[in-house]
Amino acid sequence: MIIKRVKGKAIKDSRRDLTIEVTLTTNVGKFSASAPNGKSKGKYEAKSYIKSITKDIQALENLSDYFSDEHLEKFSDLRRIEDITKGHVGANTLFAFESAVLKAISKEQKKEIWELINPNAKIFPRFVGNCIGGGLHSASGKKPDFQEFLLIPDFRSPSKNQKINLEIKEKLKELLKRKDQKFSDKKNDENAWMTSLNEKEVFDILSQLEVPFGTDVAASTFYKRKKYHYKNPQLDRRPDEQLMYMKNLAKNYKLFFIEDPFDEEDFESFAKLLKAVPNSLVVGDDLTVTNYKRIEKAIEEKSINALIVKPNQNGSLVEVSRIIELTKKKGIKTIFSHRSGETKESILADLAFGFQANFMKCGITGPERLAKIERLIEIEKKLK
Ligand code: 2PG
Ligand code: MG
Repeated sequence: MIIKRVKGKAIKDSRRDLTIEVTLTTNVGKFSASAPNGKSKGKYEAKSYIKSITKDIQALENLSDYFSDEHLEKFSDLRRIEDITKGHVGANTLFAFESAVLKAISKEQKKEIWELINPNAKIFPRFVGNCIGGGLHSASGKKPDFQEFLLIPDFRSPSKNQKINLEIKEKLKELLKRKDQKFSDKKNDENAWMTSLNEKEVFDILSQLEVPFGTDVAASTFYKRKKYHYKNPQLDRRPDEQLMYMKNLAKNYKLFFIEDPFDEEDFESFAKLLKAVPNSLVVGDDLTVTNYKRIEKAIEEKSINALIVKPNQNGSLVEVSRIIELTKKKGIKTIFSHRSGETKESILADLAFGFQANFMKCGITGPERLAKIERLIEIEKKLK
């Protein structure tokens, strides 16, 4: 595949913030891909753009001639793109560019995108579906301090799992209405229900349902001056108290999945929690930010047994593939994840399936979330 022209454009994500879309004109047609935007961003994430979207777009266009010298035909050829763009564009731009390249190669090679990564992929990732939200992703007012409450049905079939998530999300509307006088069926940034209940009241409701569930605490977002500042109810917890609280929640509610329960610097508390609840998934996101070195450290210090992979936290899909190799070697489960500000880009599903991730976290409803869910279901149908 040969790139003839590269064009970038600023488009709006689901939150109406600007993000980047890259369009390639190639010998086999035109291909576009876009990148998402996070709100609860890890401090150590790669920069989305070097200076701004506009400057990244300009940089891509300036480099156009160099790309046209390359003949790209397989996943590992992305490295050549990375050599050319290094230092000129940020992680969002690189991710959108590489995604568009994969689409073009897949067309030329008459293969699915996931096949370029692993033609023998077979097992489908389970959905991790955000059903109720709080924290930075929900409007101001009384709300849970934890950012996400996640349903994780355990069938191997994506269509079955999505059906369960949809049914439960509807049921939750009724259950929330009964408990939460302020409930108004409004949804948050990721299309999850908003509520004025706190995390314990939400867990009480989720425990009545027969489905594994978990939470993304996104604890860094309310950790300041050595304390976790809760608002609902208002109280502060020191790190040791936060550890005790998380242990109790994990045990009492049988939490299957616990993401970022502590501040992004606190590898040690993660390790203490994992030791106490080895059968739960203790998941790094802001802690690890899809960064090889931080992931190595988290694995070495036994801080996590599961890892969020957000391709746009890093930008390089070659690096993502190195990370996946490491997690497989070390027995760490992987979760490919959307961002809170999303586009209708569906490539996340191909990446999750191609890399044989254990889970895909991408919400339950809303067009941007459904694009990814439906793509995974489409792969399932084509393989039957
Ligand atoms: C997270 C993500 C996605 P954001 O914290 O896991 O749910 O949020 O994209 O805002 O970083
Ligand atoms: Mg997170």
